[in-house]
Amino acid sequence: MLQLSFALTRHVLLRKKILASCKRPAVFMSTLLINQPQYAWLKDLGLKEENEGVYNGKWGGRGEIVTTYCPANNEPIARVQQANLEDYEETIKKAKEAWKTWADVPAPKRGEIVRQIGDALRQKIQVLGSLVSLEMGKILVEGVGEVQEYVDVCDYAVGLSRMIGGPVLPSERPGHALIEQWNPVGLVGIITAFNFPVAVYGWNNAIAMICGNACLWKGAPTTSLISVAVTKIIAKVLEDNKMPGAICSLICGGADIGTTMAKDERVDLLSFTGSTKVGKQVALMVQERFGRSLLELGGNNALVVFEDADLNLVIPSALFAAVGTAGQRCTTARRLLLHESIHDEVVEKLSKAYAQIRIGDPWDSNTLYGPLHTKQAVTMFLHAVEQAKQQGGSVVYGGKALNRSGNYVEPTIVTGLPHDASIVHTETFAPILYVLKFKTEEEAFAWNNEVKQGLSSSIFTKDLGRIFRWLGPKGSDCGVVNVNIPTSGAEIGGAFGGEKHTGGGRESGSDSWKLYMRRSTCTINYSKDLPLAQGIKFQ
Ligand code: UN1
Repeated sequence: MLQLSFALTRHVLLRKKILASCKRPAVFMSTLLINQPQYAWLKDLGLKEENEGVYNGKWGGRGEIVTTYCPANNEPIARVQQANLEDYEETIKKAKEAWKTWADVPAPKRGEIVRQIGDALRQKIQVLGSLVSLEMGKILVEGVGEVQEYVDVCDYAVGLSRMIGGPVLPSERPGHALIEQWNPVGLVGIITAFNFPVAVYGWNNAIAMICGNACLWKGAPTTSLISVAVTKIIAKVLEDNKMPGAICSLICGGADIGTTMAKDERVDLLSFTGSTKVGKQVALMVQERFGRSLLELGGNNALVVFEDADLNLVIPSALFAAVGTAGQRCTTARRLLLHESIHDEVVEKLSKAYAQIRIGDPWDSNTLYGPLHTKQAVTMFLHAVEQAKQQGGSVVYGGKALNRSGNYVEPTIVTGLPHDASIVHTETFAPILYVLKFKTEEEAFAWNNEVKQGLSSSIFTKDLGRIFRWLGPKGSDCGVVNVNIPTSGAEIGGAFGGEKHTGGGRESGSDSWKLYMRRSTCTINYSKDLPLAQGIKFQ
């Protein structure tokens, strides 16, 4: 009864709110967004009120039903039925079986199918980008941008499908050939995070596929609709090519499914993107069975600005890196190290730039800054700001939650903290930038490296010697080392990932493909003699 009256009160209040907003039609709030006329485009992605969250050539799902919410207003979008452990068992068996077919397809032909997946994504880029914006909460250009990353990595993988391979090495024995052969690992488990619900799967999926692997994807439960929509696009391409759909299986689920994947010997490589805390548990579970993992964990990325820097580059770079995606990229700049001679000027200019940020609905093309993904993220943000104050920081911009519906907080700048304050060394997945004042290059490089994480880093300078010191052995210890550009927004052509507590994995471009394959060193004797290596005579 109490529940019912609460629901009715909420209903009346929300109805009033909607009627007050001329943008939205007067519908009951209990109605899922998918049933409202302005969200009819969700159906172009094959989504319904209730969706099946398991795909293994057939759609299904017998687990919990999860509703996903729009972070900009916390209204329910639609529902996805997740996997239970029986679904998992059935799906992994089908994926293993599908692999047998896929592994026999020549790599350039696999590339051709990946090319078709890229094309299918291209055709849906706007609508899929809009779903990212609606369900994850990032602004539309960034939502479309991450679908573009998937498209780009498909193109990249198509080329790669004709290039992967190993060398023929000189054998020390006459009549012998020494060859490196690369084979797929088999089944690649891919666990992705809410913040890049399309691109991170794309980097893994396109490369894993051309290498000859089957994939088993578990996205974040809060972005389940995106996982379903992406899988529908891929499934159609596989089915049109008469390939088993289970080559790209989907298993929507929570921690129980993730843990099962980590412990399962049938998962030959587990690619995990998420927090350092969970990543460590995953790594230990995989290592326990001598499995292979590829970890892309937290960052605590610094922008280091020297006295000779071009401030016309620094201000927009810091703005994009710290405020883009509302501070929810693992490459987000969390620390801004300023030379003491320019500290005050940069803080002033940056605060002015922050004041220009257009906050609004993420799907509105005028908006530059949207909500955090969840209510819990708002709580974490407020807690971190409190900690920063307690540890001696001054909030010179922002610091508060916004008084509007949805999970909005003010982009925030904190100055005056010691470089080694515990909050500065903590990755809070929110738009808080800690500004630190340094005196020397040595000090700045040391501060860049003193955090546990090692993902991304940037310096701003015109000094050529300093640039090469930054790239060299005593420079940045991160996986992404930039000069005069932001810490975030890496291109797909390079290997992406970081050192230390970031986990050491590399995804996407360059030779990251090697992680998705196993290498065999093959020696073939084509002579009639049996010379042993190292000149050993054993007679
Ligand atoms: C992530 O935040 O998990 O470099 C990945 C970037 C993006 C990828 C971020 N290309 O910011």
